[in-house]
Amino acid sequence: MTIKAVCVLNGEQVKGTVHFEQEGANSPVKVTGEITGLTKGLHGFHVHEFGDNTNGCMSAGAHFNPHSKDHAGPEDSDRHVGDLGNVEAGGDGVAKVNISDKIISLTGDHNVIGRTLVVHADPDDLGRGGHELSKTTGNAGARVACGVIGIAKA
Ligand SMILES: [Cu+2]
Ligand SMILES: [Zn+2]
Repeated sequence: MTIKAVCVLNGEQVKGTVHFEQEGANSPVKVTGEITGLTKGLHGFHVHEFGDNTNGCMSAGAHFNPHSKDHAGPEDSDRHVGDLGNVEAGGDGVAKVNISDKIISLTGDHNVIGRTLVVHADPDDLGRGGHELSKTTGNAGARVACGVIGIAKA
């Protein structure tokens, strides 16, 4: 049975809607949608641990990382569960999201429903930048928009 979830991203300038869809518990999750109001280029895109936006995007905590691994890129086998890499905006400030990810899930212990999706000001260096933050956040800078991932009608 297909499981669906949705996230409305809200920031001062940055807005978006991102859909999640998974055919079964062991299937990849398709992540699709559109984000507007970004600066041109790459922007870190992660699932953070908590679905708590009481203090804006800051109260979402760190990257969702149930196995205590280092930050890395979406194609790395050792990574935070929430490491979805980057989205890329064009000159019009719009990023089309079209990701298929094998690590996040909409069920089980990698379930991202109820957690926060965050878009950052800067590129995620995928753990390879050599910055002191590379292995924890990818040095992706400020949180420019976020939203809690919720259950959608299947
Ligand atoms: Cu993040
Ligand atoms: Zn991470």
